[in-house]
Amino acid sequence: MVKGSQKIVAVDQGIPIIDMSQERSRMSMQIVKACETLGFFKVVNHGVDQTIISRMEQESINFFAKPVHEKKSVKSANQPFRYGFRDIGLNGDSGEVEYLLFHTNDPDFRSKLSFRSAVNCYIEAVRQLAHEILELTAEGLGVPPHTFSRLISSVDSDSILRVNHYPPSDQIFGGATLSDKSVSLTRVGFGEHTDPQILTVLRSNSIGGLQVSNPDGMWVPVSPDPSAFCVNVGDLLQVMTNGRFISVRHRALTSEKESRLSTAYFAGPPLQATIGPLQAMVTTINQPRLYKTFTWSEYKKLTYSLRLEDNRLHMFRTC
Ligand code: GA4
Repeated sequence: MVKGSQKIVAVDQGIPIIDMSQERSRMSMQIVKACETLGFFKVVNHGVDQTIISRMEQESINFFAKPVHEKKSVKSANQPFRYGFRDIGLNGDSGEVEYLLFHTNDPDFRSKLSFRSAVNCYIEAVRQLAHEILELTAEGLGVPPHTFSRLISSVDSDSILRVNHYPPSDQIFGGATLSDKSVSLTRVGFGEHTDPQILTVLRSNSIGGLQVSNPDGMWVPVSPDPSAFCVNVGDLLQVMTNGRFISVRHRALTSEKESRLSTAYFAGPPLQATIGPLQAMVTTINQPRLYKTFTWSEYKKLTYSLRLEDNRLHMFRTC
C-alpha cells in the first residue's frame, strides 16, 4: 500500500502545459520557468506523429499480454536491460509493475523484440523531441543552443527506453473480493525517485497514476493525457544548471480497475561525458558552484549501487 504521510494536492495543480506550436522565444522562457519551479511539465502540439505513438502502444499491449515464459525470453547480456517483473534495480526495490528496459542503441536487444520496427520509429521521434526541448532550454538560459542537446545526439549517447505496464490493483489481489469497501486498492507501481539522466520524455495511456512532488513536498497527481508528453528534469540537468533546475521526485501508483501503460525515454550522455555546473551558471557571490565534476559513468555506477529512493546528488555536492 502507499506509505508515508506526504499529502496529496489537487490534480495538475501547478503543472505547466507548454504548447509547442507557439513562438520559439515564448516556449523557451516557459520551459526554463517550468524546470526551475517544478522540474516537470507537459508538452502539447509536439509534432510527434500519432501513428508512431499508437503503433508503439498497441505493440506494447500485445507484448504484455503474452505468456510469462515468452516475455522472460526477451533478455540482454547486460543485466538491468531486459524484461522485468516487480524487481526494480539491483538492490531489492520492487513495485507492482512489469517492464521492458533497454539501451536505445543496443541493436542486439532490439533485434529480439517482435515489435522492433515500432520501437525504432518511436525512439527516433522522442529523441528528436528531447533534442528540441533541450535546444529550447539552452536558448531560454542564454547558453549556446547545443549545450545540452549535443550530449544526447552523439552516437554513443547512453539513452534508455522503458515500457512499463502497471496491472490494475484488483488483479494484483488475484480478483479476491474485499468486503471492506473503504480499503483502497491503490498500490505503488514504481516508488518515488528522481531520474539520473539529463531529461525524460514520457507518454502514458489514458489511465492516471503518475505523481510528482512539488516544492512544498506534496504529491501532485498528473492527469493522464495520451496526446501529450510529460517531460522531467533529470539529475544531470540539475547539476549542469548548478541547482537552478529541479530534478523532480516522482512515483507511479496503480489504478484500481485498469491497466496503465507508460513509455519513458531517458535521454543520457555518452558514458565518458564530463558533467558539472556550466560556467555560465556559476558566480562566486550569488551562485557558488554546488556540484563537483564527474563522468556519467561514475554517476551511473553510483546510481546502481543505491536504492531507488536514495538521493545520489548530495554525494557530489561541493559542500
Ligand atoms: C530510474 C529511472 C529509469 O527508470 C532507470 C531506473 C533504474 C532501473 O530500473 O534499472 C534504477 C532507477 C532508475 C534509479 C536507481 C537505481 C537504477 C533502479 C534503481 C534502483 C532505468 C534509471 O536509469 O534509473
